Amino acid sequence: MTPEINARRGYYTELATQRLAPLWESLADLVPDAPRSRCRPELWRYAQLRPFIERAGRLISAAEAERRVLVLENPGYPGGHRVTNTLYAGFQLLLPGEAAAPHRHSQSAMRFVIEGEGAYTAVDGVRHYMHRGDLILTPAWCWHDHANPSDAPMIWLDALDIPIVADLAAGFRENDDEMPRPVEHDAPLRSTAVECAYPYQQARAALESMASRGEIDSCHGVIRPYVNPVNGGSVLPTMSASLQYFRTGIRTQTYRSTASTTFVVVEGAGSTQVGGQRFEWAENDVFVVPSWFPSWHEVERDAVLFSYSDRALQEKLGLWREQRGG
Ligand code: GTQ
Repeated sequence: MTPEINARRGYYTELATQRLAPLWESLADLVPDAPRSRCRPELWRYAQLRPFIERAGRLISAAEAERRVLVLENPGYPGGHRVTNTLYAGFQLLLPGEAAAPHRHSQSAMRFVIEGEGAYTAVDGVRHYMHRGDLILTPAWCWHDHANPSDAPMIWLDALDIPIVADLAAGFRENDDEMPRPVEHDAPLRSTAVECAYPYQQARAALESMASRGEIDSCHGVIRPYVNPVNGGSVLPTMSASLQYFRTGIRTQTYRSTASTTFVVVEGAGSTQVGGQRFEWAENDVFVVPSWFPSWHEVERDAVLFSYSDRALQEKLGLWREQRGG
């Protein structure tokens, strides 16, 4: 070691005692040339995960759990309860006759329905009955509870902005033991009133009519963002969501964006190449494409993918970027 390096080492150790650090040792990490994230590409196969959901149903009641959810853990954040660097995903199970008590919080949520039919989420006292592929919103600070009056287990994917709200240290929650919750309109934190349910049948039909008109994107196939009907913007302030359709045999062009994205396979089968890995997916599988990782899809059997990301938030901050091809 040269005397200079040695002197610096000692200096750094002393700096730390003053709660100071030399920027020049970490400038490239702090201000990188291009996005760097701990978020890793990952795939969760539903067939593999489904028995664990079933076991949760035998080990704990919905009442005891409050929310009986298996959280998807991105391997870049062990124990972090993050599916990506910014967002959360979990499979929630409600057995026949069960209910999950009302609460509200500053985190925004979406439910994407995976299995079952006839359970509901009540948002500010309005019941939204679930069918496979439906998207149901719970905007920030809206009261919500879930119940399953049907005779089959109900499973849906919870998508929340929990990590964003945690990083901002801006989270609040209130519980209410009364059920159901009456409609009320005075919550100061609530986001603009939005349509809360997007039935799958309608979304699917819209994709089909786009396909028949030949509206096919080389990177995304036939794609339709879910929008807030009041202002045409994203469904929630922090999260964007889309549904896309690909014909058998399609191989999309390479694409990347700064929005780390979580995909749910609604129909069909295929594979996605991301960061040197190839994920082969089928119905109800979930996979992650992190920020700025190039990816493309190859479709084996007519496929529909639901996806959600932090694009809405990034656009508000002027940060969102994409690159097509390459
Ligand atoms: O259903 O309200 O997966 O509050 C995580 C937090 C679900 C819910 C989650 C929640 C909920």
